[in-house]
Amino acid sequence: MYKYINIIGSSSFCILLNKFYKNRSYNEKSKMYTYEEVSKHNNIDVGIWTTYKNNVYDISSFVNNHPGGKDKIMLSAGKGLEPYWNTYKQHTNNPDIIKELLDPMKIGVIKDYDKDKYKEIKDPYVNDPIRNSDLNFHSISPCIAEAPKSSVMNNWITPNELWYVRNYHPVPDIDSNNYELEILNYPNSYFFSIDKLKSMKAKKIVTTIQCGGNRRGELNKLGKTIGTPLDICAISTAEWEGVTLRDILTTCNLTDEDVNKRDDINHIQFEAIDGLMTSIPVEKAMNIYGDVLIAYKMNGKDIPRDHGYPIRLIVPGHVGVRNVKWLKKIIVSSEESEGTWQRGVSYKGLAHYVKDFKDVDLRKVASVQEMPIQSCIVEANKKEKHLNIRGFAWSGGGRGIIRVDVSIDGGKTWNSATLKEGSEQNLNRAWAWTFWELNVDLDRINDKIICKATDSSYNTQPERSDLAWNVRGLNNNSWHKIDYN
Ligand SMILES: Nc1nc2c(c(=O)[nH]1)N[C@H]1C(S)=C(S)[C@@H](COP(=O)(O)O)O[C@H]1N2
Ligand SMILES: [Mo]
Repeated sequence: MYKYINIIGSSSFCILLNKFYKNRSYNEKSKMYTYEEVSKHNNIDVGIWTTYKNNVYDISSFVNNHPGGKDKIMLSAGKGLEPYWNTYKQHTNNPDIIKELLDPMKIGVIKDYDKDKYKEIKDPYVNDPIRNSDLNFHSISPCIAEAPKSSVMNNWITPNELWYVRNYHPVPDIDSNNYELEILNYPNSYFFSIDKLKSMKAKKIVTTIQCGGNRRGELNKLGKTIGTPLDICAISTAEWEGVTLRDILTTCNLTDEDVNKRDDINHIQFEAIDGLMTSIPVEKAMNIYGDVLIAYKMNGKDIPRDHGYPIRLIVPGHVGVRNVKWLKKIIVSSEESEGTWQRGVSYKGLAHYVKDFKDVDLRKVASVQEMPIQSCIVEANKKEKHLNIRGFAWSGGGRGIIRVDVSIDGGKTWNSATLKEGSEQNLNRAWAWTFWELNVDLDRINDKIICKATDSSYNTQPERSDLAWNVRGLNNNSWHKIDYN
């Protein structure tokens, strides 16, 4: 049914972490502990231990760097990983995790081992929605799937069922009748039912959402990165309908004057039902031209469960993760959100020469918000004596695409592609991608086909992918190249 199913690329992560835990002696690894002893090691003062099968591991120095968040791994402190790994299948799907990550942290074995201790299994993914089997699945639990490449260029607006899916957790099952969105503008909380939201002034926005890890797969060929090795289609476009975040915040008594004058109002934080937490700068949230939406419709229909039913935040021009699905709570704050997606390593774009994020002070690194200029070649089809080359271009921050350059000789000479759907957008508020096309004579092609785009700020894409490389594999926007033969 699925074209391919890879495991999450966590083995790279294992190798990085391996360095923490070198040189444990054999004797140390065969020490005996009881479940009772293990259970006492559930906080950083005494050390954080966990078990898997009959093995005991000291994960104290690992918890802060856990890609799924510290809170999640702490669930297993002093206990077994099994119940947790039954929820987050990427671990058991990946044998390298045990060999490369856990083994170096092993401190002993369980004396009173009981293989049935964590037997009662409940798979929280059984209730995930049924998905279109044309999607390119990297993982099923949680679902990570790209839009099918063969249909991307057929639809400037991506049909809901062909949208890429990127979930960190099981898809929540939400009863919209009992659903309320909470806004905390300290010290007051305000609540909005779906009906209330729908009674407010509605706005429609067409925007492209791209995952921060789109094109990570290419970077992995140069050196392993932490994360799913995505190809070029973790990107899709829809028309969203909802209420502007600005309208909601002003209804909750946040004023432009507050934002200008008070130094304790800097970020708007978001919390989702599945536990995801992120934030955006208050300037984007309150900008009347920023078009940030609390959306309840996607392409004219209720938002599908995979994409955030019943309420999703839409932050046009920003990285995928800021578009919070299953939105539950909004907080006006002086600080960015806590947690891996904002302050942690997940969305920190580090320099290409930083091989280990332990070497940097992550607090000093800005989390990805607006994305850089991007373009990709999606199709190259023979039509009689010429080749028809088609693709998309998009830039963060609403910067429109002013040009796409295509080379058919490995970058020696260049041609200007024709800009198609999307090219009519306002260059300062171009939230959606621009499609482009170029026909070339077949006999002129003598090397790789390459594309690079330029946006309205005259930003263009970097040539070399080794300089775009970073430990987390974010923002890869190097020249996109394909072989043609
Ligand atoms: N609540 C919540 N919001 C989320 C996510 C998530 O797992 N939970 N994934 C984020 C990421 S990383 C991306 S790239 C986009 C994916 O949106 P899609 O699945 O609708 O394509 O949603 C973002 N919003
Ligand atoms: Mo993402």
